[in-house]
Amino acid sequence: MSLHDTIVALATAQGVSAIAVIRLSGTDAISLVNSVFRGKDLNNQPTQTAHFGYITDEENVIDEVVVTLFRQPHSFTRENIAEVSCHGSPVVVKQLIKLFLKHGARLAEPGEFTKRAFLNGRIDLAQAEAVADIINAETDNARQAAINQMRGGFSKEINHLREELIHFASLIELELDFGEEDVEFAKREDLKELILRIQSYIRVLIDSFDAGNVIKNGVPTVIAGKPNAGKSTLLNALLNEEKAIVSDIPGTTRDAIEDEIILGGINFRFVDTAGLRETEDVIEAIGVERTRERMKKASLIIYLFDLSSAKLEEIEAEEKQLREINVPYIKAGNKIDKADPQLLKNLERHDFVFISASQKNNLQALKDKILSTVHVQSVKTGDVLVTNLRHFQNLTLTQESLQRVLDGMKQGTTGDFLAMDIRQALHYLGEITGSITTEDLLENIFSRFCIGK
Ligand SMILES: Nc1nc2c(ncn2[C@@H]2O[C@H](COP(=O)(O)OP(=O)(O)OP(=O)(O)O)[C@@H](O)[C@H]2O)c(=O)[nH]1
Ligand SMILES: [Mg+2]
Repeated sequence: MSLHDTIVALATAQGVSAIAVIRLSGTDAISLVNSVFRGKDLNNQPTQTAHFGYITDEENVIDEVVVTLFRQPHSFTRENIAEVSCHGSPVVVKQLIKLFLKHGARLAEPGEFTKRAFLNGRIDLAQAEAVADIINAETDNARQAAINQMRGGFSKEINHLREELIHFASLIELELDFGEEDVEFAKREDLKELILRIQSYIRVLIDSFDAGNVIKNGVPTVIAGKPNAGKSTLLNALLNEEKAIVSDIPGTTRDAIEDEIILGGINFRFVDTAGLRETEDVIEAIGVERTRERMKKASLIIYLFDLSSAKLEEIEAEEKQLREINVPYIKAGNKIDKADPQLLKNLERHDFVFISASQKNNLQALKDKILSTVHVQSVKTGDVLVTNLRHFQNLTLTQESLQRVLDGMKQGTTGDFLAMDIRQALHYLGEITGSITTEDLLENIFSRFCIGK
């Protein structure tokens, strides 16, 4: 794969549409399109201009198009780019791409346009990843977090701190060159001050990941409880759809049934599960085992109690088991329409949300409780938030390396060991923005993009 090839791909979605856009990037992108374009001579047109004409294969007119030109470096990839807007027919698109391939272009790899934008220095790695996040955003909050990162996010600050740290690393390494002599170019007090400053900045970023992760990936939420508690009824009520089978026979649900809803700008994946009980039924037992697994992996559990039949002691025993799973949970008392008044009184101080799933009663209170348990604020322009697991991991590793430098200084460790830990920290920080990359890292990131981006 050469960086000098002219690459081509459909930039818009597959299928029939009003318009489709085919994008070409590379030194020869504009002259290549020009060689099959009937209209103005594109080679003589300025950047950021659009031109109407026809694309022809010899005498054969394929389609009427508008070609938009972006001359290097004024383009997304910083290379010459030609965007051909044609009619949104899969047949037209196929013929045009075939023609461009015949004239010397090659098909782009997934994410190759963005990869070139990164390699040509237009954006850093964290910004390139944000491009994919914008495309894949499922909620407005996720979109806002991604656009903030794409517009610079924490990249600038991280690069700045990294440069200050590089300065210290070189001073300490210079000391090592003096071997036996007792010189100290890197003032330890200043180094300590810098590290503390970096650590406090990184701490804020690391702490933002809980919210960032929720915003980007949503919240897997398991609905659990005993058979017949009304779990499937609740799932259906939340989804406004008869998705799961509801019946008065305990043990109706066996396989987990799931779907997504957006609440308060956050994507929740609700999972209805098999009711928890000891059972002789082999299939149901497998279902129950799966419920337990799902509960452990959930970010939130909505635990349903059947107020028409449960006793206070049972409820307390169930909550004890629930607490042991160590996943945040909400206690919902269902069938409020048939609840025993005495039981309700006893549960008053137990922090329950009382609902009727079948009558869709008080579901808003449950939704409010869900949102307050997850407590994520909506994202605004300029908020800096870590949403990417890779960034989170590297920030954590950076933090640990810096801590080793601090501990080392306290214990009077020699300069060579300090320098090693500083270099480690620099490495992890550099990988976030892409000042340091490996082919594997890039492959891993860009292969997840769609073709044409
Ligand atoms: N009175 C009353 N009945 C309800 C309510 N919610 C659910 N039910 C009834 O309770 C019975 C069990 O409901 P399901 O939703 O199938 O219960 P489940 O928890 O999914 O049960 P399993 O799948 O067997 O674990 C059904 O007959 C529902 O109509 C409610 O709020 N009030
Ligand atoms: Mg069910």
